[in-house]
Formats: sequence, structure tokens, C-alpha cells
Amino acid sequence: MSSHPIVLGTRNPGKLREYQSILGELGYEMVSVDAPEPEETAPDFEGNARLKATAYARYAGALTLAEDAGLVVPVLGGLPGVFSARFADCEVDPSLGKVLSYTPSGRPRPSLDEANRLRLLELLAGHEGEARRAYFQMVIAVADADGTILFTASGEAYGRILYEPRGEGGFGYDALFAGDETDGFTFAEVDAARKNAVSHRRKALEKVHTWLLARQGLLTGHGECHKLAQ
Ligand code: ITT
Repeated sequence: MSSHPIVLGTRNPGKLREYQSILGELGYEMVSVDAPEPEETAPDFEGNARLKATAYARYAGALTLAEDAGLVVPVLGGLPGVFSARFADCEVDPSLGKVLSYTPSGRPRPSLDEANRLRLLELLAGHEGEARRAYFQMVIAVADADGTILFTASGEAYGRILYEPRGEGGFGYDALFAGDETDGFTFAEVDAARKNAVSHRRKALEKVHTWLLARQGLLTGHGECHKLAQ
């Protein structure tokens, strides 16, 4: 299968690895871009995915994918949600599901990830059973070289939050997330291929793959894909 290069706008090496694996399997080659990190100012995943895709595409001058993702815990009013990557640097009111303030600590990603997991465990202390249900959500946006958004898609993965981390793989909250589709093993305990087969990222990327195929058909004049490509 021939390889099609696509730019991925992310500063997260964990995401890049997963894109390379999932889209690599489908015949695409992911190219990262060393652009300044856009500020994530939107209130929801879709808004942030759109603004990241636009910013990275303009920088790269090429078709670009970017996502915004996070862990949603209903008993915490949806937190950490769009604040997942920087949760430990936020002052929150979990009863309202609100972030009251955010002060960037500037710590490196691995220690921030660990602090994020600890913060989540602290907030869930005393919550049992169904109250520990959670899901990962991700929204991906595809932007054209000039930054115009061409397509968006979302994916979810459901599970529950454990009482302590398990496993060494993955990134972010994976060691705390026992997935329904990984038989209760955490996304950090199963190997990368098993996570990538059922993850929120996989589900959204399958929709992007369908869209890309439709677009290629449209560009080469084959197929009846005009509705998908709008
Ligand atoms: P970019 O914006 O540069 O892509 P980021 O890590 O800042 O990287 P997000 O703003 O989308 O990305 O935040 C996503 C956070 O949600 C991420 O840092 C993790 O804490 C968490 N997260 C998302 N997907 C995850 C996954 O598959 N496994 C574990 N944690 C995940």
C-alpha cells in the first residue's frame, strides 16, 4: 500500500505514537510539525480541536489533523474534561464541575501527568461503584492548508477509574482507566495494539479514514462521495 503523508498537530508524543500506529496500518504516514502550541481557549473539545487544526495547518501549509481529548467523569460534573492535560494546575469546584482558576506550573509532561492522576484520585476518594464510571472523549478536526476546517469526528471509550494506577504503557490517565472493551484491564496494562483497537482515538480515526477515502475518490473523480466531502 502506498503511504500518504499527513500532518499531525500535537505536542503530545503519546498521541503521535498512537496516530502512527492506527493510521500507519491504514497506509498513511504521520508527519509532526514543530509549531508553537496554540492556546486552548474553547469551552469544549470540538472548539479546541478546530482551533488547533487551523493553527497547525496554517503553520505547516498542508492538510492537517489535530485533536482535543480528555477524560470525562460524570460524578465530577464532567471534569477533568477539556482541562485533562492541565488538571493538577487547576483549582476546581467538583460539585459544580467547574474550574475556578488555572495557574500553569510549567512542569514537564510526565510529572504533570502524574500530578493529574493524583488529583483525580483525590477528588474521587469516597466515591464507589457506578460513581467511578468515566469515559475518554476525543474530537478530531481536519483542516486544509489555509486553515479551513473540512471535517470533524468524535470517538468515545467507556470504563471506570481504579483506586490506584496499574500498568506502565500508554500515557495520561491510562493507568487509572479500566476499559469496558479491554476486559477491565487498564489502557496502560494492555499492549498498545489492544488499546489502539478500541480507543476513543481509534473510533474517531476510522471516521477520518472513511472521509479521506471519500475525498481521494472525489479528487480523482471516482466514487459518489460528494456529500461526505462537503
Ligand atoms: P496536544 O494539545 O498538543 O495535542 P495535549 O496532551 O495537551 O496535546 P489535549 O489538550 O487534547 O492534548 O489533552 C488531552 C489530555 O487528556 C492528555 O494530556 C491526557 O491527560 C488525557 N488523554 C487524552 N487521551 C488520552 C488517552 O488515550 N489516554 C490517556 N489519557 C488521555
